[in-house]
Amino acid sequence: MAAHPTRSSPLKGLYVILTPLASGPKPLGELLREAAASGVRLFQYRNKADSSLTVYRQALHLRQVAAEVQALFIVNDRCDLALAVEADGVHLGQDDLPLPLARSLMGPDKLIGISTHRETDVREAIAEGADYLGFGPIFSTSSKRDHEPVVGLEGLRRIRTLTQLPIFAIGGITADNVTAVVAAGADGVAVISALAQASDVPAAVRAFRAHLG
Ligand code: TZP
Ligand code: MG
Repeated sequence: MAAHPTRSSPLKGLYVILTPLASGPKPLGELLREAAASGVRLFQYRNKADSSLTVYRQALHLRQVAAEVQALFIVNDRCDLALAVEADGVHLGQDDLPLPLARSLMGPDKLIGISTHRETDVREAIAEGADYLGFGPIFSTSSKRDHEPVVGLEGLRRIRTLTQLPIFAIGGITADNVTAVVAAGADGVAVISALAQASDVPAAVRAFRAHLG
């Protein structure tokens, strides 16, 4: 297996979230390989539907594929699963384990990203030592049921003034609106459907990367 990428790898650009619910017929490992071959360096595995055993097996497989292509691999929600598959980090929401506890479980070298939806979330994540922030939903999205209220580009502009931590904007982001999202201060964008539902993954990645630098 290739050496794991480290936390010094750049946290910016396109962050692809791999989730079984949103994926088309393409297996997630194939989506990962195609996206990585087109230059994506950052992936998250998100599965809120299946049993622990199924999720573990899929996470382990995707972790191995990510290592082969030397991409960062982050597990959503669960520190235990992130540690079990030796992921590069964990991504936590506002209802997951508190960041200080996650840090003590994960150790100093793993990445911890925090989903934020409002200024108070952002301030807390900064104070507690997050490595990066997710912020959104920027636009309405059908990929997350019962999502928080849309924050819009104006919300992103406001939180950009609070921190120099990497900010990944999320929610309804496509190649058509990514330029405006970057102009509002995002270091990168996290996407589900724009890649999972793309008929031509390399073309979709190119369309994003043209605006993401
Ligand atoms: N958190 C806020 S919006 C969202 C998540 C997980 C879903 C993003 O999916 P899409 O398809 O890129 O809008
Ligand atoms: Mg979560």
